Amino acid sequence: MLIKRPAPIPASEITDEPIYRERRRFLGQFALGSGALLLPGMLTADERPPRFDEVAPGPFGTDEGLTSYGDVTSYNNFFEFGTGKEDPKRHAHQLQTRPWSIMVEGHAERTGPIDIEDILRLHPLEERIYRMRCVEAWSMVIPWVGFPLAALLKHAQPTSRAKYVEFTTLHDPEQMPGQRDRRILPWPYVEALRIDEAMHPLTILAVGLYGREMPNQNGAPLRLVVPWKYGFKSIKSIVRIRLLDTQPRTTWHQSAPREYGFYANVNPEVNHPRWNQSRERRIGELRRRTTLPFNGYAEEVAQLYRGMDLHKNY
Ligand SMILES: Nc1nc2c(c(=O)[nH]1)N[C@H]1C(S)=C(S)[C@@H](COP(=O)(O)O)O[C@H]1N2
Ligand SMILES: [Mo]
Repeated sequence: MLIKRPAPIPASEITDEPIYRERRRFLGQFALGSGALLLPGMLTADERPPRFDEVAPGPFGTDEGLTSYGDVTSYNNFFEFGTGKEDPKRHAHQLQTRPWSIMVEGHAERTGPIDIEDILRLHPLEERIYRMRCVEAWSMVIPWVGFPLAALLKHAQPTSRAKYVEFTTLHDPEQMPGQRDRRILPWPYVEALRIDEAMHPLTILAVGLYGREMPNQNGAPLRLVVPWKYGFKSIKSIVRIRLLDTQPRTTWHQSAPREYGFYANVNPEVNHPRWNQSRERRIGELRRRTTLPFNGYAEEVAQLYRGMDLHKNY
């Protein structure tokens, strides 16, 4: 299909945030209910491949400054391509992101493979400007392009036995050199959410950022974004989604249970053995910021965790 490859973007275009935001606002005014810009004589939203530069602003935005496109795409954690922050950008071009499909398994009425092009037709794409807080005490603000994970789950029709949703990254050491070294992590990378977290309107599957197709180093063609949890929950390059009745073993929790909880909600009260979580370094800024409970999304999600002790690591 005819979507733009992530062409090198001139610095003038990517660092001028006020212009980027103004363009977003302009597009937003013309957005239809479907979320896409439509002019007379054009194909309807259903017939056209999504043009990521026509994506309408979605809910939960923030006025905080965007992290530059350069930083978002060159300072990454994607251990399948190495453990250095610049390794993913250097190596992820090896990843073939088409054709691509996700296998849906487990407690759902509609299981089986679903192609990325069909996934993209499930729901209009939206721009979601979210904070992203890594457990390593740095953070960014990223304008994602995506759609609610709930749209894909509703398509799959989970049964009443589905209590958790598990996600798995592609396992292919030929394309992902980091996977040749099992001392890094037990591959493939697995993450999971409770079903109510997965259905929450803040939780998205992202297929792009800054109005462009997702760069490989950020988890192309499709990755999870759960903005109130530490970044490691937001698993990249997903090939399998399973609906389960028990809590699955997730990669980081399994590797170091005392360091990484299953829930891993951003919590300034609970420090990691190596990182103080009360403050964070916003990439591109000089002064450190105070870290907020649930990464600033407490109003939206705190009710999911009633009864949990906020001074403990879950
Ligand atoms: N498959 C996979 N997903 C992953 C990771 C990874 O190493 N492998 N790193 C996680 C971590 S620790 C963070 S902070 C975010 C980083 O996302 P970004 O590079 O797009 O900012 O991706 C998460 N998703
Ligand atoms: Mo992270």
